[in-house]
Amino acid sequence: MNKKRRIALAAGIAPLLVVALPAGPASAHGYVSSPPSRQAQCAAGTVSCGPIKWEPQSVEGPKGLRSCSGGNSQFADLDDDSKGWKVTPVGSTQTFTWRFTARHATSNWQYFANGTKVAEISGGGQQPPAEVSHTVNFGGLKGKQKILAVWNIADTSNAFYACIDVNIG
Ligand SMILES: [Cu+2]
Repeated sequence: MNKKRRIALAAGIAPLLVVALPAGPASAHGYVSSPPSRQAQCAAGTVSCGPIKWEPQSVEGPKGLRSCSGGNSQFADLDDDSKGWKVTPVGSTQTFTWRFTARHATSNWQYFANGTKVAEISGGGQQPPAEVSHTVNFGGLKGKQKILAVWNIADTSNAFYACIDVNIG
């Protein structure tokens, strides 16, 4: 192969390599869409919020946190219990749906009711589909509860957080 031809080939391949690279900064991840989580309510304009309204899927923080904001000060709105979050009436069990904009391999999903773990579902280290639903049994809990849903990523030290305000009837 002569030199000219080799250069032409390299030039032809380069754009393909760019396209094949994984999506750039991890700016897209996931959140609980139903019942509407606090960040979903921000995104929908149900409650007026700061920058979380533009990226409800981005509440990412180290694993093991128990806050609605995942420790992100720019999303502190989510930790404010007095913002008038819409409370969803539920029964003794309720299905929660996650919407993923980046389908990270999953260690597990956990659900906490006012700090007590009520459910844990394994993700088997696999990539989830674009939407995943879990039916959570609240046991004997009644009344207003702040549910913290956690998505623990398998291949990083991070997790995603979403709080959902419910009233268990
Ligand atoms: Cu992500």
